[in-house]
Amino acid sequence: MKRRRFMNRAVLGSATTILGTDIVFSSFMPKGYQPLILQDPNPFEMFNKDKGMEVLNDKPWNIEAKAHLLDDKITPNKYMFIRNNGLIPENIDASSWTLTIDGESAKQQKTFTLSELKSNFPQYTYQLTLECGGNGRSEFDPPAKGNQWTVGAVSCATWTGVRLRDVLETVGIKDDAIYIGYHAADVHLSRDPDKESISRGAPIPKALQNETLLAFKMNGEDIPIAHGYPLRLVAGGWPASVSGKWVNRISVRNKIHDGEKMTGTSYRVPCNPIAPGEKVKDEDMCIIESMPVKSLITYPKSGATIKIGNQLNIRGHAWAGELEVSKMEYSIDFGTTWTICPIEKPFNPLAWQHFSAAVDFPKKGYYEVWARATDSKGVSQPMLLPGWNPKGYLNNACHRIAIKVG
Ligand SMILES: Nc1nc2c(c(=O)[nH]1)N[C@H]1C(S)=C(S)[C@@H](COP(=O)(O)O)O[C@H]1N2
Ligand SMILES: [Mo]
Repeated sequence: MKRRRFMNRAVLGSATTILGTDIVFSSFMPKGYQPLILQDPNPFEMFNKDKGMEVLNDKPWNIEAKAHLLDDKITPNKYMFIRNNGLIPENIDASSWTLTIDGESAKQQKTFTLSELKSNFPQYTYQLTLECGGNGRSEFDPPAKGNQWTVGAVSCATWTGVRLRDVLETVGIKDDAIYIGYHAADVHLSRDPDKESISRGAPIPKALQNETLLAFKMNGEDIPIAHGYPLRLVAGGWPASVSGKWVNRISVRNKIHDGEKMTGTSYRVPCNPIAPGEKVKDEDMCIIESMPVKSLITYPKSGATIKIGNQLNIRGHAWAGELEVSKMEYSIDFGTTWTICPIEKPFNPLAWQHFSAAVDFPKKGYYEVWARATDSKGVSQPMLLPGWNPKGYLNNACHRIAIKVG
């Protein structure tokens, strides 16, 4: 990775924010000069991430977890993936941050300060699963362009905030409202102030769901800068791209929101299955809504060894978008036979669920443990790959770990 390439003012600005101190005399620096301290930014230090995390891209920052790092029931910041489409906003000042509700289907335009949001509305805390629509993209063939996420673009943290529904109801929404769209403070990669890096949204019923929050805390603390400080939309169970970070405006729309990354192949998949590599007409593409059923074995780490005669304890999480996971199974014979194992109820709707099992192996040798979840509508994860789509979304194939029994 060539670190020097992305040393520019954006990194300077956000690093200043992160360091919490100013560069005295910065106005005297020669144009384009890189202060020494910023010549080799360390993303792990900058974002407080564990060194085991994988940096997929540095401009913009995209960092993923590994399955075994996601073992906690509630994901701590150090293991939470970062997915940025643009540059993290510079010099964020929470005390002057505002959120404006507008749009053709809002009864009025209204602006709230952060402290008004906090004091005018009841606060709620939920554990919410956020998975990038492109998680698992690296397995598709023909390959799909974009960050080559393996399995680690998923998290379930605790989010505290006010309900978007309470805020929208105070402003008033017209009868013809069908969608909301968010706008945020991050900077387009081109630095063109008129361009947005992402501006997505959700249909009104999702916006009005109890668990859809305008959040200002993550795991009980201020949201880390990379995850949307000081205010973020959180809509669990849907592609995490719906959960706008650094949100400063929400528009109530009388049509499907037409912001950046709402059209074409962005976060859309063929409405009906297609052959790998096949071209799809624009009108045959559908916006991804609830994410599909999926699971992850978070313990042990793939490659673990065990002595013959010992049971292997495995555990992990399973989630199913808007639905619950109702059955969890594992296989040690490449999916020929499956054994049911216990799955806990979610802590609250849209939170991932935990499973565990004690696995027996018949003799010495190489095995794979495969995990398969089934949702409350009876739909199970595919064993290897689901349907191909142009951008490589929604890979919810069974997670697999290698085990050597000696
Ligand atoms: N403003 C803004 N919000 C955003 C994004 C972004 O680039 N800018 N990325 C989205 C995408 S694609 C994902 S997967 C999630 C990632 O959230 P995280 O970085 O907190 O894990 O944020 C979403 N919200
Ligand atoms: Mo994403």
